[in-house]
Parts: sequence; C-alpha cells; structure tokens
Amino acid sequence: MTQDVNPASAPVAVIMGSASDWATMSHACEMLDQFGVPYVKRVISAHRTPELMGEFARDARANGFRIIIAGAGGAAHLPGMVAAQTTLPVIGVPVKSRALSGLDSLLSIVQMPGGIPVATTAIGDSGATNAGLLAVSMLAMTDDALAAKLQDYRDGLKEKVAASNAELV
Ligand code: RP5
Repeated sequence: MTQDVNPASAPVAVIMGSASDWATMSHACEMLDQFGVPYVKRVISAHRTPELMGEFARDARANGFRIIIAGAGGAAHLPGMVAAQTTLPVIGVPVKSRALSGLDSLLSIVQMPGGIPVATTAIGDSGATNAGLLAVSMLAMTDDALAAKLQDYRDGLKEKVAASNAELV
C-alpha cells in the first residue's frame, strides 16, 4: 500500500462500502471531530474493490491505525472481511438499506462466526455515533485527557436529562 494511506498518523480509519453510506458514517466522524481524534475516511467496497479491501486491512496496523470503523449496507461483508484480515479491533456499523431498512445489514455484520469478532452497533445514525464514541473509549483506555473529555460528554448527557425534566414541570 502507498505511504500516504495514513498521512495524518490517524489512529482511526472510517471506511464505508459506498459514498451513499456517508450520510450515516458522517455521524461517526462528527464524534471523532468532537473529541479531537484524527481519522482517515475512505470508500472501500468488499464487493466492488475486494483487492483494495484486502490490501487496506492487511496493511492497516503497519499504516498506524489502531481501530477500524467499517459501515456497510445490504449484504454487508465489509466489516467481517476486514476483521478477517487484521487483528486490529473492527467496529461494524449496519447502514439502513433501502430494501430491508438495515435488518439485512445488521444480521450480516453481527452474526460473525466465533473467532473473528466485529463489534457491531445499532443500525443507522445512532450506530455510527456510537461507533465513534466506542473508538474514543478504546483510545481513552491509555489517554487520561481523552477519558476526561468522555466523562464531560457523559455529564452533558446527564444535564440534558435534568433540563428536560425541569421543562416538564
Ligand atoms: C453496500 O451497498 C454499501 O455499503 C451500500 O450501503 C450499499 C448500496 O451501495 P450503492 O448502490 O448506494 O453504491 O455495498
């Protein structure tokens, strides 16, 4: 793979099967942006570019990535096939499909046979948001400043609940 795959020395790669997945996967990137985590985003298709997918997955660790977030829809082989070719953690995001509303994506990503895990999120935008947050949590295991930011984020969620309750009375 060329040297510029990870020009920013980003710890996270956000990959997706099609440009049409971006509306969903942008939510993962928004979270990474919010926490200041550098990432690389790329369209890599398991079906249309299988060689590129293999090359990317096999070289991912050497290229400096620590976590891969992979989103796909329909017969969503991308997360599992990437996980099969790297020992980096892979977070799979089932993209909401046109035909089956993402149930097909969910089942094809989550039902990995024992041995090759894919940490699968919910279908769609929430799943992509949580994929970003999960990557942040993983990186925060060895980064106290990031862990503190994550705690602030959680505190903010708690405050929003308190504020919405105050509005009810
Ligand atoms: C999958 O097929 C992609 O992940 C996408 O969700 C789905 C449809 O792709 P397009 O036909 O929109 O390119 O490979």
